[in-house]
Amino acid sequence: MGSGKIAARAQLQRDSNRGEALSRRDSQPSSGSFRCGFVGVLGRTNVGKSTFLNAILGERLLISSSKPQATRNRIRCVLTTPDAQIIFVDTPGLHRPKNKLSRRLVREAYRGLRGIDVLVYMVEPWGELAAFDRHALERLETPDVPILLLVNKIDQAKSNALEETLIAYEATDRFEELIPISSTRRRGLDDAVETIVKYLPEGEALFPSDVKCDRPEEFLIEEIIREQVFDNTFEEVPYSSAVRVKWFRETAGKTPEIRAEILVARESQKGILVGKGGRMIKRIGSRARTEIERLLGRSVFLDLIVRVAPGWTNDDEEIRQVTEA
Ligand SMILES: Nc1nc2c(ncn2[C@@H]2O[C@H](COP(=O)(O)OP(=O)(O)OP(=O)(O)O)[C@@H](O)[C@H]2O)c(=O)[nH]1
Ligand SMILES: [Mg+2]
Repeated sequence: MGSGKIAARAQLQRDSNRGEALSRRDSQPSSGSFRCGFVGVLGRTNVGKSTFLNAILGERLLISSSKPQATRNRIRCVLTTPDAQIIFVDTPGLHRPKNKLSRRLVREAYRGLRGIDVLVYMVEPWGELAAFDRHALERLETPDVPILLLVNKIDQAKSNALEETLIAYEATDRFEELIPISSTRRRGLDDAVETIVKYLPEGEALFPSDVKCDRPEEFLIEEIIREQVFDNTFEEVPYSSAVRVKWFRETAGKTPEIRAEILVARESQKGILVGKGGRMIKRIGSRARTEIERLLGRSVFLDLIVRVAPGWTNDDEEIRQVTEA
């Protein structure tokens, strides 16, 4: 395994963090005015949650895609500023589930809200409060947590659709603040971060300031490869694919070798992923390798193999392995 500052193998045990955060706060209620807390980012699939987090972290750590259901796991990423540390929980997008995998994704999204201090709910500026979001907001069980609304993609809002969106959401009386942003054009991001910080409890930082993500490098590599599968394939293929790093070998003085497996649910999907004369898998591999090298800051060999696991998107054990936190 390579070492890198992005990979937060900072001995932070995921499940014990929260308890630690609480007990620290209880015993040392205030350390100056530094603020630190957990912020869940929730919203319908494809509204731009991961793009927003990548934009404020200043690094492409999280998978984002023009296709829905890109994020499959709860992922914690950390933004440290001179006066605050925000531990964001990116979640899979809410949607109407079609199989066991997508049911699991929606469940994971709601699980991401456990123990948060602030909830950010993200929507698009299409001029109304969609029935889907109304139901999602009704389902939320976070009575004591302030909810902030981020209206993303304002660069795409037509005439007064943004204003109408703000009015519609304001009328629900669920939100402490409503903040218009564009994650891709970097508009309103500073305002969003400053507002979130205002609602965080006082407390010391929980992560070292150079940690940006609590996942190991293997996970980030798997996501880079999956993003290329999402970008380069269509219809059911992206939704039936999962990626696992099988090994990451480093020998002194040699270029590290990574072998990853792309899991698909049917033989025909394997044919599409491999492509004529192996062209598709070569393209996915070479684009993914470039991104992996950017992440690790050095050259690697990347070997991709495609394996058929019939019907895995309805197999509880396979699903658990690709979505577990
Ligand atoms: N025009 C525009 N597009 C955006 C903006 N933010 C995100 N997008 C695009 O919206 C699409 C979805 O972005 P993601 O970040 O993957 O959305 P997500 O909410 O994380 O999606 P899931 O993980 O599936 O829930 C991508 O094509 C992004 O480039 C924005 O501010 N403006
Ligand atoms: Mg996402």
